[in-house]
Amino acid sequence: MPKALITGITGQDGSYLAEFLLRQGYDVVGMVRRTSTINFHRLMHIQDKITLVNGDLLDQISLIHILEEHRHDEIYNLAAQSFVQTSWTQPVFTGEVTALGVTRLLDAVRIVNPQIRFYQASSSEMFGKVREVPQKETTPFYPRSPYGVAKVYGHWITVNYRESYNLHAVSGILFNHESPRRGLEFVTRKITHHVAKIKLGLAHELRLGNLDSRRDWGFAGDYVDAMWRMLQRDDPADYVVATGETHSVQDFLEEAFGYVNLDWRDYVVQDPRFMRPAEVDLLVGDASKAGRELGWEPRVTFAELVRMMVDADTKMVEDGGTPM
Ligand code: NAP
Ligand code: F7E
Repeated sequence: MPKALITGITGQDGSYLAEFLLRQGYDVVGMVRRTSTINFHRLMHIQDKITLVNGDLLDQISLIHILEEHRHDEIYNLAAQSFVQTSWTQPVFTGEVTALGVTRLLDAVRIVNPQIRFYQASSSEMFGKVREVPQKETTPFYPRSPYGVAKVYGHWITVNYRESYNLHAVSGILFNHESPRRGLEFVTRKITHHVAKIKLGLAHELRLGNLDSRRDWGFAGDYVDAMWRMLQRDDPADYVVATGETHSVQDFLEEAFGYVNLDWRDYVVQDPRFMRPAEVDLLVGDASKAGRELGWEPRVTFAELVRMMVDADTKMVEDGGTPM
């Protein structure tokens, strides 16, 4: 039975990846950091099938101990301070976790067992002020946020450890991917959660920032499959994972409100608090290399994704449940 470590297992992608690896017959170990309250709500349905261990990307000793004790075949490094807006108010912390955290983990791999295959969660945010459209593996980076800068560091240190120490270390440059498990602060989930509350009479407005920015939005459940495929190849390489379609925040609003027969213009208020000091205006990825070499392609369309999220939030709000 292959054994995998997932850092960031309590997050959106971590929970989908854990489910995916369990289906593939893996022994799944998830690293969780110590918190005063338990935040395993995305994992509750599989908690008895996985092993959770304590560790933190800020503490390299904890990483070394975990790798020594569990002897993994594969590591998926999904842990990060992943919210772009927060990276302007906590730039140093973001750098410690999202940038230097990658080095701590890579170096633990080098020390404990250089045979471990390593996946780094790189991001389309690295393309920032885009140098070409669509963006592919060879497109130069121009990050526009402390988060994007930290991810560029994480990306290149992964390439560097592959080239310096011959590690099987790969970087997946994933474009935005969403789901009913997306954090409530990200724009897609913020919209679908408000749509559900407005429809049920529990909210009356939705305050947002820039409605013109465009993103290539896919479904998280599809994207974790691409992560796994990257580590199954004997020849480590980096891949863009994207749908190839781009939509504005306003398109998302139209689709989500329209689905429940409401007009978004009656509810949305633009609020400068949600504007960013520097914006990524347009992202759209070219995932043809992943299609060719990994046999990967997205399954869920933009409209299906929006509807899946609105349906899940409507059910959750109706049931008075805890957000995933
Ligand atoms: P997420 O929901 O924000 O999850 C982030 C995870 O990282 C959480 O489990 C969090 O733990 C953990 N974490 C944060 N700081 C940590 C630390 N110091 N030590 C250990 N764990 C820590 O993010 P996601 O959307 O699943 O994304 C997964 C990864 O892909 C991230 O690296 C993100 O930057 C990257 N990415 C995401 C997208 C996207 O569209 N979703 C696109 C490209 C790249 P707590 O639960 O304790 O906070
Ligand atoms: O913003 C605009 C905002 O926070 C998307 C992370 O997973 O994907 C994610 O980063 C767009 C931006 O995601 C609001 O200005 C308008 O243009 O949902 P977001 P993101 O910044 O693209 C990348 C690939 C990652 O790697 C990251 O980890 O929506 N926007 N009004 C807003 N955004 C938010 N959050 N809230 C608003 O009220």
